[in-house]
Amino acid sequence: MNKIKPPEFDTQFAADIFHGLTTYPKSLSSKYFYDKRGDELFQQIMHLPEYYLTGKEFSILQEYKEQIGLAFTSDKGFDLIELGAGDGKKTKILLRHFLEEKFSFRYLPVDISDNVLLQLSASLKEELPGIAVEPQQGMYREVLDRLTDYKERKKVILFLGSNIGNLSQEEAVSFLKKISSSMSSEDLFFMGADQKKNPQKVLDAYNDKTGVTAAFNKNLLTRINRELDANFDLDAFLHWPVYDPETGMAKSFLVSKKAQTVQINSLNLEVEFAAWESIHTEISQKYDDTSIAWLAEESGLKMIRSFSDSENNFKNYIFQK
Ligand code: AVI
Repeated sequence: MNKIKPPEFDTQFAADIFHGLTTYPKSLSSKYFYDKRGDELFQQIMHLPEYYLTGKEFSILQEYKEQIGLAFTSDKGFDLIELGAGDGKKTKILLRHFLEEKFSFRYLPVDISDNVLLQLSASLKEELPGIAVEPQQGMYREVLDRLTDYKERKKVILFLGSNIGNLSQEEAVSFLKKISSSMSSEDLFFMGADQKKNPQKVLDAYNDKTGVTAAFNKNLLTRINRELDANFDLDAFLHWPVYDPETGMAKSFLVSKKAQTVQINSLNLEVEFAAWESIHTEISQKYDDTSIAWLAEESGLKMIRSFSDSENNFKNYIFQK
């Protein structure tokens, strides 16, 4: 029997792009949106009038910081561990309040990027001196393993910004199980989740008038062109978000406007597209209390409190093990 040798790849990115574009239907992981340009575009998205998520979560943290602080604080103090800290803009609302209240706590921002952590530490030193910051570089799972041994103080794990929405149901359960396994009974998990709402509002958030979200989606093709020596023509693809109000799933696609062949030289690959064939690039799941309760139950967590904005567009949940 002839065995076909599977291709070998230099990076996980190369392997994932190869598999995503050689299976049917085609798909690419949204985790690859975030190169330098992708980070910049996402910063712009967070300021778009259509992208309500950031502003709504900001207002929840501002309005409920006292109650959130009372839930977090404990006699022996606490460790505040933030997964995917970014520029910490929203978290600073809580940090400032905790500092003013003289809570005993350490802030442990977790990020894959050393650069992000350096910038965040520098800005905290300037804006909120007096906070004990212990940056943790690495993948979430690896850092959670490392921090499971931090048992002297209560742990509060933060996961803001509806990042949970970018995971499939299966991935979300696996991720939350990991969180739960790193917690003890007094620890807390605080998570943001975008809510089901008027479908038009969701669609607008992923299809802004100025085209920043389209550029964000297509930046994935630019990244493949640059890193894998490919020749995607960005104008030959449409940015196409859809929203299913029944499941709460927003999905983004890139749709080929014509039959075309794309060369990806580093992968030694020619990718054929039929006219109007799609590449699925992102899930942005919208939740409600029922689906959150289901997710928690599947993952061994209990939802003990929630905070929402006045229109229930966004919610922040507190979970215990
Ligand atoms: C990072 N994440 C929560 C964003 C979202 O809403 O799914 C990413 C994004 N995609 C398009 N616009 C923003």
